[in-house]
Amino acid sequence: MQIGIIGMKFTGKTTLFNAITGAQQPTGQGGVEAHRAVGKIPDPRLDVLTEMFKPKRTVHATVEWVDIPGFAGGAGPDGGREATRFLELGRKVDALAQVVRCFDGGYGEPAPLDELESMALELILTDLQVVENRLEKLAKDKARMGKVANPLEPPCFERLKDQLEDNRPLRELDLNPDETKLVSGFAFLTLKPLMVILNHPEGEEPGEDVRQAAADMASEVVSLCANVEEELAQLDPAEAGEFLADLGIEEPALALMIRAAYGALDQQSFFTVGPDECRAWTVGKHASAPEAAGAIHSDLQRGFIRAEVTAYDDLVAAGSLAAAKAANKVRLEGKAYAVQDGDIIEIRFSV
Ligand SMILES: Nc1nc2c(ncn2[C@@H]2O[C@H](COP(=O)(O)OP(=O)(O)OP(=O)(O)O)[C@@H](O)[C@H]2O)c(=O)[nH]1
Ligand SMILES: [Mg+2]
Repeated sequence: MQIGIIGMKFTGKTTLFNAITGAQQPTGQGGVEAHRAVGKIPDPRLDVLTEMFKPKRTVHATVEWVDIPGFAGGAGPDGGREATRFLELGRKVDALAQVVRCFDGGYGEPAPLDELESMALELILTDLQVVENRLEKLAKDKARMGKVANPLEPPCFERLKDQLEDNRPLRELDLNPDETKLVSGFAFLTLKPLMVILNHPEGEEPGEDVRQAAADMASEVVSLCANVEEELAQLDPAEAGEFLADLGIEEPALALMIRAAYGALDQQSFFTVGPDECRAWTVGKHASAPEAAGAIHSDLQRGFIRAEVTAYDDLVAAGSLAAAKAANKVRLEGKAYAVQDGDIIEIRFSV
């Protein structure tokens, strides 16, 4: 699973990337290289389970983050659109997180509404270029061979073109299964889940107009102060806990943001527990019990017999797995079971 961080220049993307992943990339440099690193999905439930089972190790679920260089918008120095070059990197990720500058920071009066609008336009123009190239290729095929390989394709791409020319993202289109299949190989940017991160000055929340504009275009909107989050991420857990307690906050905004991104990707976590390891695993929202087994190891999926499942809240209420079992809260589930977020699962298998 990969999430690409995009945004205009100097919006705090690298600052945020460092806070999420613990990387130490230089900030304020206007670099043109992308950075990649893996970050943990913070999950307070895993802390509770660790407390309960005292395992030798605790393993979080992870996501890979790609810090994509920012651009100024409009035509670049080479006359081409700089955005297209950088956004090319966004094609390979599963979701996009756009950082919007709501702080001054010496970069001038923030213009978050303009930034939201420009980025939406850049994403649309980048996709439109791909659609137009494809339509040209199809027209050439038709001229040369008298037909196209798949007659469904030209009307489908005309439909994409109309949508983009209307200034609307492709994710708003209701694509039928044929169309979904036709477009799947093109990695369209405006089909990907989009999250907006409003990077605001410390102690100053973004205005309602900005929130509304962000909510209109994104599946998730989060506001945070990237500088504070980066400082917080560098503290050891005890210090960070104290710092948050002083502010009356339970969890850093960064943790909420990471989980929101995970949710935007339609992912959820289940847990395995025991004296050796407590671990969070990632599966899709509608995964079956054998698919969850497969996330752990392909052998467990192949030889799946059944899953012993305890809801997280039931386990916490019971206080231990043995007590949960005694209270009939440990269920036996078969192949058709749809995994729920927070399930504690033990797979029975035979290979
Ligand atoms: N005041 C303030 N400054 C910030 C905040 N976040 C980042 N900055 C500063 O803004 C500058 C740019 O931050 P970067 O993280 O490098 O921004 P970027 O989006 O990665 O920039 P490019 O990669 O060049 O597009 C740095 O000097 C940061 O210290 C913030 O929340 N508040
Ligand atoms: Mg940067």
